[in-house]
Amino acid sequence: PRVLVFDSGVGGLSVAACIHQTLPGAELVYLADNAGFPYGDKPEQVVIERCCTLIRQCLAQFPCDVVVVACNTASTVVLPELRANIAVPVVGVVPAVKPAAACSVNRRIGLLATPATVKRAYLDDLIQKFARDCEVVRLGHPALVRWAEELVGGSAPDQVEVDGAMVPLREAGVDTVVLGCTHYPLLLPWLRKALPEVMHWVESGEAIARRVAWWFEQAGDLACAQTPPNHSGAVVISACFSGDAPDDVGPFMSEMGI
Ligand code: DGN
Repeated sequence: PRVLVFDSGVGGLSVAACIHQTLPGAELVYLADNAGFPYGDKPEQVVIERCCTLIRQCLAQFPCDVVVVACNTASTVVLPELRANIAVPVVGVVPAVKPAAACSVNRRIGLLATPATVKRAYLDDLIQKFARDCEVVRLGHPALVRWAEELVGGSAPDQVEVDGAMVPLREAGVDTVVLGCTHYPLLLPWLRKALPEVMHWVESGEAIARRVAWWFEQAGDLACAQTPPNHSGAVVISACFSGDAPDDVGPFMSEMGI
């Protein structure tokens, strides 16, 4: 069993790590659109075309059983077109507003995402549906994805800059933060320091992994849920990059347990 995990950059690795934990026997193919990074400032149509083309090309080379669009920015616009054009199930990711509303005590939630995701009507619907009684402070900071990419490249973010970026959430006194971009779990140690009073950090990786497992269950393919015999625990990742591949992704992947 094989899963294609796609993002504009390294953020989807946070999702790949969750899928690997849940389905240690599944092979992961990681596709990053480095040449198109970042998606947060691109028009919707550009994102749709890039994602559909790249994913189809990648599937032609590496046939997969499930495709995971491990990017909130892309998932908000690309899923209908992608599902209409490829034959395998597609799992997308949306900001985890519903679980955040379930755990916030003071009913003040911070929503961290890319500048594009925070503006999508999609998000208004999610908030309206699941968090109507909460004050949701949206923060679409342009630098966070870059900091996450630099971290994977070996340079840690500057805590003072992260603290500065988080001022709107600190001032709003949120007790729960939704990580509405798959790059952000990589920055969690710095985010926690910037907002020490936050009690819940809600990300989507585990929910996506459960959804992928569900597809394999439907197909009656349960082998990927178990670690195969003589399996080192490491998963084969065929990383396909549309631009220059970051050189140092390998060590970072093993640090994340994939
Ligand atoms: N990781 C992507 C997301 O979850 O929205 C965003 C990356 C980007 O291209 N800005």
